[in-house]
Amino acid sequence: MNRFTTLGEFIISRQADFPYAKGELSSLLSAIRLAAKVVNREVNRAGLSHDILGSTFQQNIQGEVQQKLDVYANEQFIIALQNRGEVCGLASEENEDIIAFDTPLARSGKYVIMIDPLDGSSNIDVNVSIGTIFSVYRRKTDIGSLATLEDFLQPGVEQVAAGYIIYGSSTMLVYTTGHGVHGFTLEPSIGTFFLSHPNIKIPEDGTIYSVNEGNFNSFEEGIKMYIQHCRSNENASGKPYSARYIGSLVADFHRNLLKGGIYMYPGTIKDPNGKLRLLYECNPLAFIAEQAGGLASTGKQRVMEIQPTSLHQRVPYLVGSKNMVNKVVEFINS
Ligand code: AHM
Ligand code: MG
Repeated sequence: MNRFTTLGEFIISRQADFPYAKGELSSLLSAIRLAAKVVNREVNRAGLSHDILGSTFQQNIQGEVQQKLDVYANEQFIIALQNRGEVCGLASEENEDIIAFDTPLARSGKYVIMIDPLDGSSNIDVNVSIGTIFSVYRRKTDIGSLATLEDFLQPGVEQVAAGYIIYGSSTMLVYTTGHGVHGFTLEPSIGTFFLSHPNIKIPEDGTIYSVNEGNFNSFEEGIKMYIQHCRSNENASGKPYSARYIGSLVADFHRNLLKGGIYMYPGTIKDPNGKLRLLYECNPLAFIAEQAGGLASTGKQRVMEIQPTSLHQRVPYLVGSKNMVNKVVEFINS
């Protein structure tokens, strides 16, 4: 009888996709997989536990109130990654500065990782899908030294792996190493991720647009014109596209990846660079989108070619089906 391939088996069978050193990706992803399962367990019981549900009433460095689960997830990923020997440092949405792992084993790590440990955290208390996003780079500094900011401020084209976990109606892990995009679904009763979505391709045209239309009045003209185009009969489908916006980037992105669509978080008058962070939200999902045949742009530039200047910088973000992203870029530059 055939059975699904597990994530572990798949990574080993695709060792050649990550030609740096045998076993490294496998170890790194298994650390992520372990933390994901622990976070998944807590996400699933969030409504039951007063220890877990709700706010810590502390603010993170972006001035947002941290949810307990954000903090918990951040800790789980740090614990899982700092003890493996592959990763010499980590940057997270939840920490102002980079964390350089200071043990001889970690200093010998060749990679740095950036994570948004629990994105869409305003949705935790209302039982809506949330996610974890990660991005992996080779370090720039010498092996054996402490990781520095230089290791993290690399353009997205330098990513060696990226992925996300969606804690949804089922829990999935989706990743790329630059050789296609593969999705794995957690079988919760045995705690194993199985290959359920091999070689994901995003449709070139979609019929879904995802944007916070409450901000419509403060979008630039090109975005407004594109949204009007989505609502009209003049678009590629000949009838209005469907508006779908969860407010949870991973969930909105995942739906559009599978069904075809565009996700937009453009600049506004108040926030010209929008809301989303380049290093641990935009770049990893841009890598996945491109690997699946889609695009990611700021409207002026390919997202993955931006040279980062700071850890938590934000950029306007347009990601999804190729023809839809090209169309909005055309409106912006017309
Ligand atoms: P977060 O990192 O604080 O969770 O914010 C990111 C989230 C994304 O998941 C989501 O797409 C976006 O913020 C929604 O923002 P808004 O409520 O402004 O539409
Ligand atoms: Mg986030």
